[in-house]
Amino acid sequence: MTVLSKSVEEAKYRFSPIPVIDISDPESKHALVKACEDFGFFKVINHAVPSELVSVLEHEAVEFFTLPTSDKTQVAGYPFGYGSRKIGRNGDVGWVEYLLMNVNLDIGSDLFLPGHLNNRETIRNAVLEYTTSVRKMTCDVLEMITDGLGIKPTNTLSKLVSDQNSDSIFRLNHYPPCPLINENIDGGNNVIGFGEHTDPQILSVLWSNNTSGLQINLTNGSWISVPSDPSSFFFNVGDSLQVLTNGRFKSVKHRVLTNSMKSRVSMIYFAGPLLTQRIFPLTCLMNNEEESLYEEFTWSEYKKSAYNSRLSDNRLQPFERK
Ligand code: GA4
Repeated sequence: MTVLSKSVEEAKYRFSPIPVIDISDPESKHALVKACEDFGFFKVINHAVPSELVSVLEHEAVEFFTLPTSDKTQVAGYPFGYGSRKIGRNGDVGWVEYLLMNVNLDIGSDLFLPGHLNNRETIRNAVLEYTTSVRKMTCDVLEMITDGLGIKPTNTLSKLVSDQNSDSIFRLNHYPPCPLINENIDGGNNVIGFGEHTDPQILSVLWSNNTSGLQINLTNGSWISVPSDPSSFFFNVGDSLQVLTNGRFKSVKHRVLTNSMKSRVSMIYFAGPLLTQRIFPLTCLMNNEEESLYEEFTWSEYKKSAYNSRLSDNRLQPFERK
């Protein structure tokens, strides 16, 4: 990056309220907790994920999305595999194509990509190396958060996503440039790439190329754009972490708008727990008088209910205590 473009990048963030967290500094633990409380969203800098892992996987993703549609649809499937326009199976659509994969560690390297994509050694290895490194960063961030919350032991949260059977999903998204203006938002000219939603998991970790489009919803209800930054990662608090903290951390509503000129490529690692994991507010985080806002559920129960919902639904509502 040139000195000029670096200072343009820095300027974008000087005027943005989005918290930027330096995870190489252990003292950032307090800023991390505050970001989870105030935004449910933050950008991470000075991470240890090698940039080659990102660029190799970005290259593989672009190669994949450039294949003829007939090749891509050979790996179409539900819930994992290639998809285009349709998101989930309850009627949601977006200006996006994607590849969804299960990246549980116990699955074995032969099975985690759908169908004949398993034969594509290069993409398989790129996904495996990338998700291994991002999973490690996610655990480090969860340990810093635990420390910042003053909970012991330090692995209280990270152990939920580090188990080899924990439910990890990986998503490659491609938002082609969209010349159509068919769905205006706030009087603007933007088309929905991926509609507003919260993520069901514990934490989600997003990387994108230099095309912006991601927006997050603030607690006052307004939407703000997240300036793209391919040298950093963006973290979302998911519904499960909101429950574990009894609502102290906010599961952030977010969406993606398309760009009329440039393609956007993003990669998201969704860190979920074991299917059998019981999810309820951690007692060590509640005051004496504090009552749980949620009924206890297992991750598998939550997933089942989430997969029957529409994208913009409040998926936690059925689990709120009356
Ligand atoms: C949102 C977060 C992840 O992208 C995802 C999505 C999943 C899908 O695309 O199949 C869901 C959505 C996400 C939540 C509600 C349901 C399921 C689409 C949808 C309408 C992979 C996930 O885990 O939940």
